[in-house]
Amino acid sequence: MHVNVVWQLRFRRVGVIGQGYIGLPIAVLLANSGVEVVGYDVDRSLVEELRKGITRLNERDLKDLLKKAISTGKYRPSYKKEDLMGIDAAIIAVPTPKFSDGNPDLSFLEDAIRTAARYVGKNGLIVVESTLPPGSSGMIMNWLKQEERSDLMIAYCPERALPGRLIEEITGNTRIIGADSLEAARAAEDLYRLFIRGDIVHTSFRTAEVVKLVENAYRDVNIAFSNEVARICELLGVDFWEVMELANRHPRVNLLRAGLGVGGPCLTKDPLFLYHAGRKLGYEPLMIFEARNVNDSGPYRYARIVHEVMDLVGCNGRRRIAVLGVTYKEGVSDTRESPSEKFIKFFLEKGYDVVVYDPRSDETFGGARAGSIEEAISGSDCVALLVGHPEFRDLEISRIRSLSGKDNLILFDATGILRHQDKKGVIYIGVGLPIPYPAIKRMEKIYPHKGLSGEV
Ligand code: SAJ
Repeated sequence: MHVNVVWQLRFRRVGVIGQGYIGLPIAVLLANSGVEVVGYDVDRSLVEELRKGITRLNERDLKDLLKKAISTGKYRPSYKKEDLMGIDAAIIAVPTPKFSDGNPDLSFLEDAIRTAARYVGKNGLIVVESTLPPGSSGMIMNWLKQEERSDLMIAYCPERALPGRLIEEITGNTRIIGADSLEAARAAEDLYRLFIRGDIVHTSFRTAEVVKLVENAYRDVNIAFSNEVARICELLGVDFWEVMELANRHPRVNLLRAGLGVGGPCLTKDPLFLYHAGRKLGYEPLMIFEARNVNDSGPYRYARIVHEVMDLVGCNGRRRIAVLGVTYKEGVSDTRESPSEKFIKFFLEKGYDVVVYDPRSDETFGGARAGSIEEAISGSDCVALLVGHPEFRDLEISRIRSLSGKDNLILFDATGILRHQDKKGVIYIGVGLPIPYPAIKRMEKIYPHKGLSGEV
């Protein structure tokens, strides 16, 4: 208790720059620990919503934490930089997107660091949560020098919380603090101890940069492995899901789930930052690059298979496909870099009527939005279940078929959810399941995956 008081004296007022997926939860957690927090974001409408206690993020406990932080007056969202005046520390949580060649776009980061440099008090602290390419500390120091703020301490605490479980993971996960001075490392630990209970491990700034990228590249490569195995199983006539279950009973094997592809803002870019880091130093990281290719090519691969089956079955006239799920993964409302987008665009380009339903998002990626699952399925020649939302867990093939009103309904399942049900009356195609038509198997030779975009 006594120690806590000392911490609060040291960090009386903190600015959190960027009020998105990571910045907002951190800001409200910090505010609820008793610190005065300015939550700065350039998006004025977002700030206005936050002031009313409204969040766009569907994360457990976040709404309550936000309401509490607003009601105590400790959390102040703002789109005005001047409101950051008098802060003792700044936490930077802005996006670091990728350019089309996979290199990082650091413009938001630079703007945030320069903003922090103008408002953090003397000898204060800047902590970066945003993903950084290796070697960023020198660049950040240089910006601080240009702003005549070489007095500031700088630390890197890369975020590693899983969307869908943000609060739980931000507070509970082990945190890596990368800093090149003991003083900065200790100051960052003092600040983070105010709102996290997980372990804190110290390392150099550069090691922390690499650790963050490795974590997401590791996951991407592992998912790519499963996706590749799933495709081999499809051709061999073997059920990937059973292979996964059985292989995972080996004490040292842990296959991840195969699927339509890999989406979200992190796994689609962080492996490429690591890839480019190696490349710049003269090493070509083949596996990381190919994993991206495998995962990126999924939506095209499966869209093509579905389309070919439609041709083989002889589906004439204007075709209608119902797409169930557009978010980048199950249980979230986030559609950034969703594999569903490429899948939908494929069918739109082929002239299909695409009707989209997702209980968690209004996004349609150019398709027509259905207000209910019944409306989406009714009259469709094909139903494509792309995301395994909890709301879709009770779907029954027999009901889907009768809702469609079609005798030869094509049912594509990217999730594996429906695979144990009776497939009577439908042509069932699933990721990781035997492809029913020899003609389609031959397509593999004609269309190997290639190219970073997954385009074939
Ligand atoms: N996916 C699969 N198979 C699986 C698991 C996931 O295909 O077995 C797909 C999902 O459907 C989704 C994509 O991978 O399209 C990414 O989902 P995810 O749940 O693996 O991860 P993200 O992107 O939501 O969050 C990741 C996490 N990183 C790791 O687990 C190493 C999270 O801890 C990071 O904080 C986050 O990236 C980030 O912001 O960097």
